Amino acid sequence: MTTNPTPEEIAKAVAAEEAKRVNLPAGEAVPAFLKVAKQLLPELTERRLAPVAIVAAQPQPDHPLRFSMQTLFSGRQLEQKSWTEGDHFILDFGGHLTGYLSFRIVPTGSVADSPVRLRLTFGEVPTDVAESFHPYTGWISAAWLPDELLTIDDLPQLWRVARRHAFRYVKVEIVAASRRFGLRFEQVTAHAMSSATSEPALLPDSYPEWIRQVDLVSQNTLRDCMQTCFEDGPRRDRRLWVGDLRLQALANYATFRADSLVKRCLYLFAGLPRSDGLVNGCVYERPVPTYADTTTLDYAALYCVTLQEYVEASGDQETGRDLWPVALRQMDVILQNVDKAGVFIDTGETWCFIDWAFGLDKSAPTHALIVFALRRMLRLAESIGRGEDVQAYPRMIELMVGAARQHLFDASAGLYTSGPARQISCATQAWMVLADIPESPEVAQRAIRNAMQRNDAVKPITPYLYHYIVEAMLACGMETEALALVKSYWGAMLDIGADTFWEAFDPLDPLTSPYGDIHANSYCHAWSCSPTWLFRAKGLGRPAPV
Ligand code: RAM
Repeated sequence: MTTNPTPEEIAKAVAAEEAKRVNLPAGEAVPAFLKVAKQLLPELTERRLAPVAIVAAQPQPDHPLRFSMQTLFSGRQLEQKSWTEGDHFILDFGGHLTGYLSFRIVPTGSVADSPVRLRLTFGEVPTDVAESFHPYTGWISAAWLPDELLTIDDLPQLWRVARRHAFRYVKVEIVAASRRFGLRFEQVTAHAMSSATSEPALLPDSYPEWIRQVDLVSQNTLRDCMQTCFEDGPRRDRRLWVGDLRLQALANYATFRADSLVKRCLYLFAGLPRSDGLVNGCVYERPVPTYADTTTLDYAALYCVTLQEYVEASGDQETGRDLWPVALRQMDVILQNVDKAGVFIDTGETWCFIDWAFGLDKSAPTHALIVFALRRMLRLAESIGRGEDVQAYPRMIELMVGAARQHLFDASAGLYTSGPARQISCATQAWMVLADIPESPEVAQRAIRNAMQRNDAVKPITPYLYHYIVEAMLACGMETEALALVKSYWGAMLDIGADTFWEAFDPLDPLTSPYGDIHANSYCHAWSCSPTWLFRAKGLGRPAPV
């Protein structure tokens, strides 16, 4: 019989494997920025969790996620049960985590005269384990779907699932095993991994309970995305994206303070630019740091914003100076898309993301986002003493602000428009306001209110863009509406039972997916973690002193 590794040995093996995976090529060829990123590789800490319950999914047609979970028996009772071919059960770990699963599988009644074949399905939400993933209708690969077929020999065995998953639930199906013996599952353990070095803390109880819970779930979301970089979603992409990073970094300054992880991410982007110097929209860490083939103009502009905010939050001016040429290069390349009249032209050559909303015209929001980034570049230049490099920026800002007011504003409707069809969207108003383009707070407030109310305005479908609407509301004095929006949006996810906030959520159509199938969605997604920053750093919802 093989000697089974102890949980300690498993944990050590997990850590060793993680460390090996970030494996930069050695020598002169390694760009200096990647060397800095490598030195900042964080250690992951582990929490070990036992299942709290064995649950069953109950169909609930009027529930936004179609199912709810009912407890069958406690996690501790699992070791008293024996299972045979055809059986299945669902483990509930009581909350979302990113990590590994291990268990000891023991034959009962007789020796094991065959291997055991199991199907494990890892679920972030009940739908993942309550219904089949097939037929799959998504346009991104079905290889992302979180299920595994395992064949285990030589029972009893302590087994660790090699692939990292993001989950709260695990459905265990005994697909095949000889009927001469039964199966018992012992020491079932989830090894939750994160580079956050502390656990989320609750806001004081003087805050309304819903705010405390939204804040906590935001932090759980951030914690589970904090691995060796700020991942966008531990279930699926597992990549570092600039747009997600900005919001994670902000949330981090208000909570875990893993500032060196932000720095590592800034250096990873800096070390993996496109040939013209534009940072990639996302990069891969493994098997070696590599850029993806995705560049987005708005994310490149947000790189500059993220650097400015990092320097401001951490006081690390040295990094600001080191990465300053990278930031300058972003603006140089981006401004090539601004015409003589000061209007940003979306040629379609490089992707503008802004949001996944179907049919969204990106030109006006990107125009405004560039102005927002130019203003932040001025702030960064001032803080690191590089004012001479940005002498042309005030004139460019003036030109682009004037162009937006003249060409993109529909004065009779009180709204900014985007593209030749003069599309009205929430995205455009939010970014115009954040870029301080409206002449007055009244114009700004009216634009946001109008777009939120009008049926023909393109609405966001991701927490990412909802964040920018809230941030814009706060920028123009709409605190009450900002808080109401956080409550009706993130609060609605909480009411549905979210342990972590989702990649996509449309309150009017909760089962919507940017990818054509909700099983491809990620339910712990970086860009949805920002409410903790809104509450803690921006003072949103802070109770009045008594
Ligand atoms: C999705 C990811 C990621 C986001 C990009 C633009 O693929 O969810 O978080 O930044 O879109």
